[in-house]
Amino acid sequence: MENIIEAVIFDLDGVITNTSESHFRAWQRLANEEGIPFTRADNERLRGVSRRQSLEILLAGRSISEEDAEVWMARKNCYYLKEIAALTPKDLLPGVASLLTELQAAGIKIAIASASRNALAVIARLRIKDQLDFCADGSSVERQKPAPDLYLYTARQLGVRPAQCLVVEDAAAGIEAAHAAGMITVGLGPSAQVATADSVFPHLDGVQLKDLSNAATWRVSEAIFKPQHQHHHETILSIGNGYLGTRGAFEERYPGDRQATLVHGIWDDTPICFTELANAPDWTAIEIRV
Ligand code: B16
Ligand code: MG
Repeated sequence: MENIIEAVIFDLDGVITNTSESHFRAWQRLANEEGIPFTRADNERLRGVSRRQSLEILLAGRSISEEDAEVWMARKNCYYLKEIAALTPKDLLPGVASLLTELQAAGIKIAIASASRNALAVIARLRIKDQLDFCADGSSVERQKPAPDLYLYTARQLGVRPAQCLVVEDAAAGIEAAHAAGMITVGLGPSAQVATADSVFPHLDGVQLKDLSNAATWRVSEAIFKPQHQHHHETILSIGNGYLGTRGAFEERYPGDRQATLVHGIWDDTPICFTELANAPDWTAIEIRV
């Protein structure tokens, strides 16, 4: 059973600092120049998604050449870099500095996993690099959020199992990515945006390690399948509701497994040295075909 968080992985934009506003202004400038309507509400859909995908959302079905797409993205990035040039440690969102200090003191690893290719520049300006054990950015992996790759890559670099990583995110794509990676999730912001997170807070102001830990209810997991331990894991991975229980054997079966479904209070009456629950029919073998 695990309930221990060994690492906290923060998204950057919208979690550590409010660069989402700078992304918005940079995209909006490009959109204005190109005569494309782009509102603050549209910008919400850009949270946590890559630069390329952001451009596609902005284009909303309009088609431009690949060459123009590259030029447009470079222009937007140029506007964005101007925006972030003035960032200082004062731009850390409320609650971030004290939470980083608390996590560090508790010996919990800290990482940032951002879809932004500018993440390292932002981190340098915020002067938090020394508090981080690792930072993954938009060039660390090929497939961006909502694919789990960036978070899995970060966990590998930290040397922590995904189930013991807690991710703090402000975007639906990021929560989806972290869940797909098998991590515990804390969502920030309007709950509709991050509703699927294990816990949701409006912001990090006042949030402490104990509050993050509440998101990590216990879970039972088997990291590596070892045939010699299969009976033990079948037992601890049993599911039941107090009346009917099924051992956690593989549905597709495995040599030597001990599949069993047992019903509370229904006993074998075979005279053996101790009374046993009777084996009920194996429902896991049922196949439903449409
Ligand atoms: P860049 P995060 C994301 O950062 C932003 O939320 C998203 O709006 C942006 O398009 C993306 O980074 C790529 O950023 O153009 O700088 O490479 O939330 O994952 O920290
Ligand atoms: Mg974000």
